Amino acid sequence: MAVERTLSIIKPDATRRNLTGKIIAKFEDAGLKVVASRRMRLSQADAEAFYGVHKERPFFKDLVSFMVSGPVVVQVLEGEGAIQKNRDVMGATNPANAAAGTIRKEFAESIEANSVHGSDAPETAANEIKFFFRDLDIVG
Ligand code: IDP
Ligand code: MG
Repeated sequence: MAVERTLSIIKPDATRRNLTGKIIAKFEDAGLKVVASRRMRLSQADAEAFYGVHKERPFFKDLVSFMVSGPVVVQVLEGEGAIQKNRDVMGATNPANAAAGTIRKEFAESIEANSVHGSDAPETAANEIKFFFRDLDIVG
């Protein structure tokens, strides 16, 4: 399988509870490497643009409010099959459906405050990485 890069975000519910290290350890234990990282506060415009694909969904407004409610950690993860591997380590969107040992099963508070974001396909991964990082910021 090819080495890929994917975009990961540690969401405000997790930074608020000081869980960034525990979450990053899950990625590293799965063989994913953090090759870029920044702690930041998303603006309203950033969050609306990033989640633009969901703008017609009923939860969009709440999701944007949640994503700007505290700091996030945006990061690029690299590894064999990184896009799917990250999704596997994250677990299902709704923590009630997430498998044992996944980040969302262990840490998520709700379907909305579910601790992590991960790109879902090669094209979205490329676009989401570009949204936050310049090539120079990514060091494999
Ligand atoms: P994903 O993060 O597992 O890819 P998406 O369907 O892309 O899930 O949804 C993006 C984010 O929107 C979720 O991670 C979650 O924070 C939020 N979300 C998704 N579905 C719901 C919902 O039914 N109610 C509230 N928030 C939701
Ligand atoms: Mg998604």
